[in-house]
Amino acid sequence: MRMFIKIIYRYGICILVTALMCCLGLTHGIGILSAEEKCDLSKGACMKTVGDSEVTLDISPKPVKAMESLIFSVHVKGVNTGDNLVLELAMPGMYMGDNHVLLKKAGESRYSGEGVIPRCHSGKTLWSATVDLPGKGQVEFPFDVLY
Ligand SMILES: [Cu+2]
Repeated sequence: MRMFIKIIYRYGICILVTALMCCLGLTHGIGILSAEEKCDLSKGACMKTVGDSEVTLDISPKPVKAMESLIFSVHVKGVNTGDNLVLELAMPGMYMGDNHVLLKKAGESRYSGEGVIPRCHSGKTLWSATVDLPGKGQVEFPFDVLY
């Protein structure tokens, strides 16, 4: 009987630890992101806030496909930015090589540039576009890509 209790105790702890680690992984966004964080860039533009400024990202043509020339358009509201911005394309938790898209000023608070998203051999479709706002920080847009 004592042996039985010991086993239950051990497995109970094990399950608890696994569940806890799962929860931590979820809240820290390791590989998994909640729906409200993710952008549906194949449907429309996505807006995020950094402090008191609003950053909107749009990618065309739609749906967003890998291995295709894409136009990345960024609109920045509430912050003074320079002539260029840099957008970084990456996969969460996976190194896919450095992929920076130079966004050139295309009007008042508007920037645009051309880039390509490579195909991921893992089959995972979650990518992120991170825009660097000098002096303000970075804003990340997670989105799905079609292969
Ligand atoms: Cu990948």
